[in-house]
Amino acid sequence: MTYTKTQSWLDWYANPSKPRFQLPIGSVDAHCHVFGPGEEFPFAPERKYTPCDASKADLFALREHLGFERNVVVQATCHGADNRAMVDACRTAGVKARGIATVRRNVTDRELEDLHAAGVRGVRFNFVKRLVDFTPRDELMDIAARIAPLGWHVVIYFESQDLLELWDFFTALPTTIVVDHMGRPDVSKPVEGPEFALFVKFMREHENVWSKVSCPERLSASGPPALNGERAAYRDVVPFARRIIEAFPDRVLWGTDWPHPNLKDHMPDDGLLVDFIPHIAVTTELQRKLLVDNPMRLYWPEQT
Ligand code: 0GY
Repeated sequence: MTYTKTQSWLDWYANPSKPRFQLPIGSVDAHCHVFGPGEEFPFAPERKYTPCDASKADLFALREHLGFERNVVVQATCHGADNRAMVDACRTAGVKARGIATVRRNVTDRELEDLHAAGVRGVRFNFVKRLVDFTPRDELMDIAARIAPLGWHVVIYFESQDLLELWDFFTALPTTIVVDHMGRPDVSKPVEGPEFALFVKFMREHENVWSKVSCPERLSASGPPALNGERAAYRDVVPFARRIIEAFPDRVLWGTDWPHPNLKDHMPDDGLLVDFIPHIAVTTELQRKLLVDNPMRLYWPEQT
């Protein structure tokens, strides 16, 4: 089926620059997506947006261009609980990819086993209201109980103003929890302020909570660099990401978020995004933990 993408949709950056920052050997892009192609893997009827196509071949080309070794392919909401595009990407990539799925309560044990065999190691619970309809908490808790014995974890995506309300649900989850994009802080507020302090407390008090220090392009108000050769972008996000990396160096992950769903103002050059990393992980040790040791321990424990 052919789809018409959402009117305001920005296509991914076609010719990203080569990063100046050389990624450590074995680096993992731990948050990225595939979209369709719609002709092969139809988008879900309940989706809130229709993206452009972003195929596994495009993703793998980006991986090579940027210098990553592996990807964690996260199920995007435009595919609902139909994991075929993500699974197909993982199967093709073999040991170079792991996946995060979306499943409903009626998923069978056989389906979970098949997902595991394809490389899936977690499920994503999404609480961002513009992206998904409400799912009852007891359904999510049932799913968490089903996937825990497989050694999987739960990826949670929420906005910072909702953390307090979701706190008790999150802290009752029986698995490792990975938070997308630091819980989407409002970076126009002080890093020392009460909002971000709540997120830091969430991680400090719960050793099973990890965070992706990803998506400066989504969180930033200052935006990308001016077109003057300056490559240090998204400066207002730096103190937030540094705080999390330095406080919890063994529980952080990084990802491109390619193909960058729902960005309205600009589409980032993925090479520039990689050059953001040394501003937030300022030593080679922190970089190695963020990009290699932590994702390998979580997604490829048999190889560490
Ligand atoms: C992201 C962000 C977004 C979308 C999705 O699954 C999705 O549709 O993740 C967003 O719009 O904030 O992390 O990729």
